[in-house]
Amino acid sequence: MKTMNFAPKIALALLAAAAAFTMSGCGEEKKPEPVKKAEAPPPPSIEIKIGHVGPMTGGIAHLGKDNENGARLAVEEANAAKIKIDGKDAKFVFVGEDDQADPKVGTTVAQKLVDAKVAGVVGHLNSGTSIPASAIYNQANIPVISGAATNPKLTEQGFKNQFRVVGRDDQQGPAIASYMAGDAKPKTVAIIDDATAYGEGLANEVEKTLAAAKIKVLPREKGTDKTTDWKAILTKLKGKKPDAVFYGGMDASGGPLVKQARELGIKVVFAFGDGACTDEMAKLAGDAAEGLLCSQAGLPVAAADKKFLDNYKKKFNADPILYAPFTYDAANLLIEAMKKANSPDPAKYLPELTKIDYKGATGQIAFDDKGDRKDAEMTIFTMKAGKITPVAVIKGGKTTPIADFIAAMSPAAPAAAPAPAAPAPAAEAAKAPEAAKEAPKAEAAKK
Ligand code: ABU
Repeated sequence: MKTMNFAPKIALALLAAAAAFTMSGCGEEKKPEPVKKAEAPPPPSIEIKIGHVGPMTGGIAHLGKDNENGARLAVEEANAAKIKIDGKDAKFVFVGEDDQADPKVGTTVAQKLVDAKVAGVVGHLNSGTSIPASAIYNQANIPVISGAATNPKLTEQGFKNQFRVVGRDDQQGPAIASYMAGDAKPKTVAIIDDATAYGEGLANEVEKTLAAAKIKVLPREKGTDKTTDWKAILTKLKGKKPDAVFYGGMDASGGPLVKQARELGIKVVFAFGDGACTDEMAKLAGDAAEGLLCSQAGLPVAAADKKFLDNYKKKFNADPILYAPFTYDAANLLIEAMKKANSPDPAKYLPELTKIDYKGATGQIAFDDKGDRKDAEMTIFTMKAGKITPVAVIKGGKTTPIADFIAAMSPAAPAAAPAPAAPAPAAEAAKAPEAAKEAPKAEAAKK
């Protein structure tokens, strides 16, 4: 009799049942895994560092911050615009440094920016830091554009990578000196400077112009960029009875100077260059600042492009003080040159920067063969009701009242204010209709 062995069959059946249970996941039918699509690689990107350097601490930190804000805004707008360079998404990285307005610190942070491999630099603010730092950028062949430094030497060194978007003190000095001479008609002028490359250099230019006009200039008086007690110098000057005083220096020292002069009963006209041509003068000197004359090495802030002014206000909840529109343009010029070269490599984009012709927030910008802005304007201001108020623009040696200048910028538009006679004396400018002060803003609003 054939015996049947059922054990193997039972074992096989149990194994099959277990396998079926496992595959079905507790009785549910398992769907086949969908085939995963390969994820697209991120678009290639390129990181481009843009440096900014100026005084972020110390007495003129407000001006350094103003400059930094301008450059930062340009970089942020460039990132929002999703620019492609060499087929890659360009990610601009802002690298800010503080040079403390100190020449030694200036060279240290310049080297730091070079070591960080920035593709370009906006800065420095002071001529006294810009000039020594320029040799470091030149050695590294990194393009650098100052939006504030006005001492001629900066662009007289033969450095092909050095540019500036404001005018020079050999334009500014004659502009403010001639205006002061026409306004105050002084026979004798006292000149004080702060012993910096900027203050002393500008004072020298003013002195040359006055001397050429046969106006007597008293022996030079000197402070420093940290001086806030001017009483000894002012007491000495009072005895010499000058008809006007020019100070080459910044607002942090210029404000106390004019305040203490009025306290000592010195009533003559005080004139200043761009470093002290800010509303800060009225904050520091109060009513003593009223009627002062000053110059800036470019068009007034209020005449800058409206979109820039609006975006600046939106981002920083403040209006620009002095040269923020110029540092905004400086950063945009670097970026524009990179776009044109399709490369952030300084060796490749520097030739584009050299020949650039760019419409910026401060007007059309092109450079001469030294790296200076072609056709830079100079603006003369007077302090009126605590605000520096433009009265005239000097371009190519020609002085034009501000209202006429604004009207000429846009011939189709009616002039925003009646034109005073050129050159408008400060006293007349102070009496000019309020509309003259508002003219640049009105024009900017049309842009
Ligand atoms: N131009 C005004 C202040 C900056 C400078 O030192 O040149």
